[in-house]
Amino acid sequence: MKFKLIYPKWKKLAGQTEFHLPPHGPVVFAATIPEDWDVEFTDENVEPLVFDDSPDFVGVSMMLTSQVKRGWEIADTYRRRGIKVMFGGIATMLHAEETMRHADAVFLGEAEGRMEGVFEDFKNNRLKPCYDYMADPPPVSLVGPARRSILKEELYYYKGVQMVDLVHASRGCRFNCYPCCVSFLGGRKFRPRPYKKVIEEIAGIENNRLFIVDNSLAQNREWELGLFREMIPLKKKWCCHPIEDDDEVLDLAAQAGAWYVYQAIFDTSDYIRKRIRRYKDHGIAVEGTVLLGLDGQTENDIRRLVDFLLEVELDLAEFTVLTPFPHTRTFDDLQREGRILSYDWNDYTADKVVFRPDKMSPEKLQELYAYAWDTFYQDEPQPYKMFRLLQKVAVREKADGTYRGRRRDLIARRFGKKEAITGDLL
Ligand code: B12
Ligand code: SF4
Repeated sequence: MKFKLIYPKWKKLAGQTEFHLPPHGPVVFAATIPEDWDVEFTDENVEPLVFDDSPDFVGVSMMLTSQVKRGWEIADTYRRRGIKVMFGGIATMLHAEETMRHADAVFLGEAEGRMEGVFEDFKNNRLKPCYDYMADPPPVSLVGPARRSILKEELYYYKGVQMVDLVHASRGCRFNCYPCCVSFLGGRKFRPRPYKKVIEEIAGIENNRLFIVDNSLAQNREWELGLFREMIPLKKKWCCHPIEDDDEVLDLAAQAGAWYVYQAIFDTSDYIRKRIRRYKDHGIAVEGTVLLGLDGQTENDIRRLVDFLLEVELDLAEFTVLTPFPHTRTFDDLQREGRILSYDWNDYTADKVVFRPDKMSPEKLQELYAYAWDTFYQDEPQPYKMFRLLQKVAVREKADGTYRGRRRDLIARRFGKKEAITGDLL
């Protein structure tokens, strides 16, 4: 029987160079589908979705709030034709009730160890409207290697350079940051996967460049040290969310192939300045994730923050505006204070102001969002900074013999013969 798994399209940030990473939730989920099912996958971000087929069962995987309306539309189309649709993924958990109106089943929680039962229910025509396992996550040791074979690899290249492959070494997060919904999803519990399983999975990935998508690696010093020690022989190069600010950890991370980190930058303090410096001292580059519009932040604060980012020589910056995603403390506060201006989830792209900021008008914050992107990338445009980051990794790969170069056939196909191919990244 055929299961069609769909990852709905979502809008990328205004201001950001468009590139597409392979989705992670769907491939991890796909590994849990019983073996007697054929799985066909469409990532609508990189290829058109064809509706005139007849799968036996459709699955829609949603990660972001900005995907849900498109996900519902897709489900409605299949259901009108009598084909059953099941939803899962992070945004399904965040928008469960609304999603149930468009679904034959919604699955809430982690899929490992649960899918035999759900697919059996489908076969016996007794699918439940809601499978809620959020309070009862499976043992993390059950998480196996993601089923990356469902991806069409050639769709995930940027100018002939293969995008990173995604992998995770743990689930959950012990923190509870103000704009984040992870504590709702995972109950503030950090759950590391056994090293052996992580290392086996990473070793089996052909791509040398990875994105370790764990929420934050800075959860447990001993665990981090152990993970990096095990990773050193694999010679992979990777980016990740924050790493512990500790000399031994940063040193081992660098040896294990840490290439750059996504580090939240919220002010111009010495603490942040030092945090960035210390990554760089260990040869790890930094992409700042910069949230604009927090309460108390003024127009001047934002202008000063952008100057600061240039001064500390961030390698890349990604600006977003505070967005009251459901099941966050931000949502609760702004909702209570009557400051949410739109409940249209298509507006929740993190680049549109959908709330009334504390110290300025929504229009001013929107203007400052554009100012931040434009000013940060004024002298060195984004593609140039991205190229420099790629050069950094290429130098290290050449040194340890793992460098693979660009796919010229894909460049030629995309740009035609006119594109001058002026050598490689080095
Ligand atoms: C990796 C990640 C990204 C990557 C995604 C890369 C990719 N191609 O997948 C990148 C860096 C691109 C990204 C970007 C953003 N992200 Co993000 N991201 C995450 C992160 C850290 C991990 C997601 C993940 O892969 N988890 C691991 C997988 C295995 O888990 P999973 O998806 O839940 O899948 C399991 C189950 O859900 C289930 N399942 C999955 N699909 C299906 C389908 C079916 C049918 C079934 C039955 C089951 C099922 O099976 C899986 C195995 O158990 C989460 C935080 C988190 N922990 O969830 C935030 C998170 C999803 N991101 C978030 C945000 C805010 C963003 C941004 C908007 C802003 C930002 N800068 O962070 C941007 C997007 C900006 C834009 N518009 O361009 C928010 C979501 C907010 C929201 N409600 O929309 C989250 C929750 C973090 C947070 N701060 O709250 N992100
Ligand atoms: S923002 Fe990152 S560190 Fe903070 S709670 Fe969310 S996942 Fe954890």
